[in-house]
Amino acid sequence: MAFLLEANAVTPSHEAPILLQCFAARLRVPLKMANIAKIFATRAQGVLQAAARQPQVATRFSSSSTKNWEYIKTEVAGESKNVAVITLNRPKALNALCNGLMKELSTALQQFSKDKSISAIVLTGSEKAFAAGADIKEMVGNTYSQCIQGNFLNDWTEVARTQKPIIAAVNGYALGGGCELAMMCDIIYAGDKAKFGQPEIALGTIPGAGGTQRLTRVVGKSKAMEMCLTGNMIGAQEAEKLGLASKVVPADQLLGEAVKLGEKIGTHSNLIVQLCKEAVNTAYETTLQEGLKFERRTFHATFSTADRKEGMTAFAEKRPAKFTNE
Ligand code: CO8
Repeated sequence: MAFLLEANAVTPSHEAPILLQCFAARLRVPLKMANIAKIFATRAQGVLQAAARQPQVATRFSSSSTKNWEYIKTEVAGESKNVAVITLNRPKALNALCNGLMKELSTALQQFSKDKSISAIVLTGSEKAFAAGADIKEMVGNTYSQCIQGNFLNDWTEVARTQKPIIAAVNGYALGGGCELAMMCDIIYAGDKAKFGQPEIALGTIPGAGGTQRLTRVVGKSKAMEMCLTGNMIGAQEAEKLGLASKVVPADQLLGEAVKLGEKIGTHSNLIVQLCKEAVNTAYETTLQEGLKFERRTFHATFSTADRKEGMTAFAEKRPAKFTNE
C-alpha cells in the first residue's frame, strides 16, 4: 500500500486511477473502494500541505517586481483583492508574443500561483488586440535546428499548467498564438469586437501551440479546418455560438466582467476549485469512462476536506459557508 501511495503522489492526477489498476493487477491485489478513497484523501491532503508550505507573497506585487516588467502589467483587483490581472502590454506590436513577453507571463503566473490571497487570474490585452500572434519578426530567421535545440515553445506552457482558474478577457485580435493563448485559459470572455483566428497558413506555417488541437476539440472538425486552412477570422458572437467564448460583453465592460467572474469563483473554496478545474480538464485528456471514474474519486476525495464539511453544514444551517481552503 505504501508503494501505491508513493506512486500516486508523483503521478499526474488524471493518470492515477489507471495506474492504480495496473499496480493492483500486477500485485494481484483486489483494488478495494476503501483503498482508492484513502489514496485520494491522502492526495487531497498532500495538495493542501504543499500549498501551506509555499511562501506567501504580498497581495500586490512589490514595486521592484512590478517596475521590472517590460511586456506585461500586473495588478490585483476585486473587493477582496483576490483576483490577479495580467495585462499584455506591447501595444506597438499589437501584443505580439515575443520570447520576452512569454517569459514574463510565465514568471507572473508562477508568482500569482504561489500567492495564497489570489483565487483567480484574469489575462487580458488592449482594446485593439489581446495578442496578434507569436512575434513573426522574431521568428522569421529561425531554422528547424534552432527550434529543436532552443526548445522553441517551451515558455508557452505555463498558462495551461497553472492550477488556479485563468480567465481570458479578449478584446480585439486574438490571432495565431494569441488565439492559442486564450484557449489555454479556462474561460474566455470576449469583448463584442473581438476577433479570433488561426492565420498561420498565410505565413507558410501551421498553428504550433494548440490551434489544430484545442480549437478542434472546442468547435469541431469542420469549423476548425475552415479556420486553420483559410486563416479566416471569426467574430465574438460566432465564438460564443461555437462555445469558444462563454460570454460576449461590450468591450469597455469586459475587464470588469472578467474580474467579477474571478471574484465569484473566489467566493468558493480555492482547494475545491482546484480539484474541480482538474476534473473538467481531465475530460479533454481521457475516455469518458476513465474521466467519470476520475470525477467520482475526486468527488469522494472532497469528503476528506474541511471545506466540504463546512459547505454542507452551512447549507443545512442556512448560513453562508466560511471556507478555509483545507
Ligand atoms: N508579430 C510581429 N509584429 C506584429 C504582429 C505579429 N504577429 N502582428 C502585428 N504586428 C506589428 C506590425 O508589424 C506593426 O508593426 P510596425 O508598426 O512596426 O509595422 C504593428 O504590429 C501594427 O500592425 P498593423 O500595422 O499590421 O496593424 P493593422 O491594424 O493594419 O492589422 C492585424 C492588424 C490584422 C492583426 C495584422 O497586424 C496582422 O495580420 N498581424 C499578424 C497576424 C498573424 O499572422 N498572426 C499569427 C502569427 S504566427 C503564430 O502566432 C504562430 C504561433 C505558433 C505557436 C507559438 C510559437 C512561439
